Amino acid sequence: MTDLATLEAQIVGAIGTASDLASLDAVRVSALGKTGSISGLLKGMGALSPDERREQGPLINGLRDRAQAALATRKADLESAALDAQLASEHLDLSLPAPPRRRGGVHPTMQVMDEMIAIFAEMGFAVADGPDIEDDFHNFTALNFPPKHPAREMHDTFFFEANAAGERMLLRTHTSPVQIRTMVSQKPPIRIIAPGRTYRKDSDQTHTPMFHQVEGLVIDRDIHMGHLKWTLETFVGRFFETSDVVTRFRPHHFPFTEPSAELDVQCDRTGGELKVGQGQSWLEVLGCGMVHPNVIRNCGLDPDEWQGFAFGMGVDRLAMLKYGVPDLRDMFASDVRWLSHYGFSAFAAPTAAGGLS
Ligand code: 2U9
Repeated sequence: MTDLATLEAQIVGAIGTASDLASLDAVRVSALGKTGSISGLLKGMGALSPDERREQGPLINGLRDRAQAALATRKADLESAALDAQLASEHLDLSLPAPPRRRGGVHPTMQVMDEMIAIFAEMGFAVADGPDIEDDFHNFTALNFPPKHPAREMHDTFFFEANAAGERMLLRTHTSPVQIRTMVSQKPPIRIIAPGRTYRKDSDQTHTPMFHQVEGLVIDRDIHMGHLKWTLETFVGRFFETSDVVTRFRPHHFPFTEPSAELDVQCDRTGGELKVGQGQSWLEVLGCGMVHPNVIRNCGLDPDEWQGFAFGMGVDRLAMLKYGVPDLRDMFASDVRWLSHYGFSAFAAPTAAGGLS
């Protein structure tokens, strides 16, 4: 009896002083494990006489039950204390700044568009804007596209369903409708650029159904090819940040300009890197021309009084060339890892005075 009381005092004492779950489990094993002290007493009951068993049985079972209860209570206390300690150590300070994440940035297309705007703004061009959804007149007819011109075909242009009057709206195939709207609504002189999204049913290695253009238009009295040449050569030199850029104008055809040309710059493409202002290759940069008299007339102006020149360029392609982006598909993949590599700081907007890139 005294032995049982001593053993119980020992076990309860050990349970009370167990400071963590591991040492508490060691107490449990030493008392109730296979070779534990209480288990030993229970096993020894087989060797007792029936009278002794009747007397000792309830005492040993009582000891086992109290030991089990004390172990469970202590286990719950230790677990609760461990949880409290964990909660105290794992606090989250919501006032701390957010951890650094993968940084986004200004997309090369938007960077180059801003560079173009900065260059032309410094030359006195205003930025004009217009709708992405256009009508046939502003996108084609006013621009002197003949009725059967291939660009008007369903397979080149995204048309909407025809309305009750049988007119089909469309996604503009160039930003030229912006210049038409400006010529119709403003009196010359006009000196504008029209940056924006354009859409064509084109999808391959070098074309996407949506792309970006910057177009420009100058309308004034006595405007001639010399104005066009100076403006565009000055632009190209500033855009490629070189003073000795060599250009050539190749004859071309557009319905809206006459004469029309494409402007190339001399460049070196050896080693996969583009260097403008040296080398033996030519890089096509933009299209241009003198505004066709029909276009001037279609906007309600007299072509004998008002002349002008216009130009247009693809921004995404020039961004890839200028900043060495190899694959067009990446330009539109919305991959923030790509953007953190090719993107530009939003805090370093290009300016003519402060530098472009
Ligand atoms: C008006 C009159 C004339 C805009 C022009 C181009 C030449 C041209 C292409 C360059 C590559 C489009 O992105 S691209 O595929 N554009 O070559 N655009 S002249 O001429 C106009 C515009 C509006 C009223």
